[in-house]
Order: sequence, then structure tokens, then C-alpha cells
Amino acid sequence: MNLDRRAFLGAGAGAFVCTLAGQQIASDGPEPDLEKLSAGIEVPPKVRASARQNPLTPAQTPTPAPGGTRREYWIVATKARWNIVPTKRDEMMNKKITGSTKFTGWFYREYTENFGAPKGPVSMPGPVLEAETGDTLVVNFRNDLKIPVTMHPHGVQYTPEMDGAYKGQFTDPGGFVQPGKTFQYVWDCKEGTEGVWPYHDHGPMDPMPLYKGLFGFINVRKKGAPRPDVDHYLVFHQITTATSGLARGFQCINGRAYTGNTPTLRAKVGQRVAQHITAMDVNFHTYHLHGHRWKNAAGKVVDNETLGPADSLTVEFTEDNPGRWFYHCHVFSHLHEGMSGWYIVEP
Ligand SMILES: [Cu+2]
Repeated sequence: MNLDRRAFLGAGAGAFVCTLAGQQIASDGPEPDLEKLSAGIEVPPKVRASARQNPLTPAQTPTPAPGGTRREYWIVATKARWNIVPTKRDEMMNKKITGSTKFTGWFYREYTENFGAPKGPVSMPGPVLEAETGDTLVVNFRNDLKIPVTMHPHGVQYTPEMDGAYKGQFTDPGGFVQPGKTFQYVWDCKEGTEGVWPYHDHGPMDPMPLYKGLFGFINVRKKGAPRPDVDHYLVFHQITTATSGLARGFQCINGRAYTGNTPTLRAKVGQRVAQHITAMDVNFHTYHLHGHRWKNAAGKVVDNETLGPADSLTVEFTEDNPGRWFYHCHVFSHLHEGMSGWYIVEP
């Protein structure tokens, strides 16, 4: 085990988050050198063998169900500079946020067919992968980062080869996509997989790439079901000092912290609104929305629901209350470090 003094103090004093290549990482400690750490990880045998062949695997494609569609995506893992608090203000407390808020984030970025060109700017979360029950999701993934990363889905149906998870010596090629390489994931959205699910990196450096922004949503809609008028997607997570190298940590929604920087959600009275929330760190969070209420899974009317790590929640209601509202995590320490936003309803 090779710890420099700063890393050792960080690991000893801080909140433990993971052990990578034998090094303990503290979430509030210094930023680890992931490239250096990952260089010490042995390339698993099945990955070594596949690297000599065409790495974009000929799909062992599950056929879409009758009437189903093959939904193909082209996604690149990439890095870009990212500002956590672009306005430098917290509109909730009407207060200035001082100090540096920029770091190098990691992103799943959607491209046009055959990795032609980016479809838009980088985003946190990555693109929403949309399907209906009976469809097959085909995700062509290229890793432009300098360490092995993956895409691991929740909720949908897949074989172990399509798991996108590092499993030591048992790792399949999709669980260790090396720098510059591609892999084709094929996931089945059969009946019973409907819902909104997270996807995220599950490679050998998991969860640090996820902390840097490698996460997104899959939305499998039930075929034929009426669509909401508005879908909102929110990820509750933290960007820690070990993630960013910044002097302090932030409690974030979609990579941004503090009201006015986090997504400002919008809807109109009369619209059917669906809000999808997941949590992606070591904490429990709650989703609280002012001026509104909905039925939870047990049928009880609530306005605040708890999310554990990687839980996903869909809140649905018909909008009936115009005005400027807050949505936020009700863990006060999270709220006051940035985990809140505006929800603006027009009459
Ligand atoms: Cu929280």
C-alpha cells in the first residue's frame, strides 16, 4: 500500500468512501490520482482476450418483442471543465458563494450515429435513455477517459456479459472498457422493467468516476400508457473534495449546487407532471416539494420521501398550484450546502 502523507491523513481523518487499488479514499480527503491507481490494476483475462478482436462486440442481440423497437444510442465518456455554482449565488439565502467552484467533471455525452458528433454540450446526468416495454436498448459506448470505465444499468434485463461491472478476474469486456476502446451494451426492456432507473459507471475505480459525474437515467415507459406532459430528472449527489480537488464539498442536484444553479423546473397548471429522482452517493436524501403532494407506493399522500443510495423515485401529480416553489432535500445540512432548487409553475 502506497500512501503519501496527505493521502494517509485524508484517509485517516475523513469519511471513508472506498478502497481502490489498495488505497483508502476519504470523500472529504485530497483528490486521488485515479490514472495512477488504475494503472496498477491487472487487465482481467477475458478483457485481454477480447482486446485482440474487434472490441465493438457483434451484438448477441435480444430481438425486440413483436412491435418493439431497437433503440440505439452512441455515448462517449469524456471530461470537461464544469462549474458547480455558475451564478456564484445562493438564491435561497440571497448570499454570495465565494471560492473556486470549477473542477474537471466526467460525463456520458451523447453522439450522433457512429460517434459522428456530440449531440449537445456535456450534462450531468448524462442523456436519458428512452424506451418502451418490448424494446431493446443498444448502447454503443466509447471511453475517451484515461482509466477503464463502464456503463452499468439498473432495472432492465441483461445477461452477465452486459452488466457493465468490474468483477476482478471474472470481469467481462463490458466491465472494463479501456481508454480509447468501445463496447456495445444490449439491454432488454421487457414487460416488467417499466420505470425510471439510474445507469452509472461500475468499473474498477467505482465509485470515484460516478462521483465525478458518470451517471444518468433510463426511462422505460409502459407501452401504450399515456405520457406525462412534463418529465423532470434529478440526481441528488455530492461533489466532495476527493472528487473535485476543490477546497470544499458541495451537496448537488445534477452537478450544481444552490438554488438558481440547480435545475429550475417548470410546468403549467393543468399539466401532468412526472418528476424522477435518484440518489447517487453514500447518503440518504429526501425529496420534498413545496405546495404539492402525491401518493407514495403504499397509497399514502405524502410531500416528502426518503431515497437511499441508487433508489429511484417517480412522483406524479396534476399541476394545480401556480407560483415559485422550492424543491429540496430535507436533510438540513444537505439543503444548506446546496441541495435545493426552484420549481416555477405558470398559471
Ligand atoms: Cu440530502
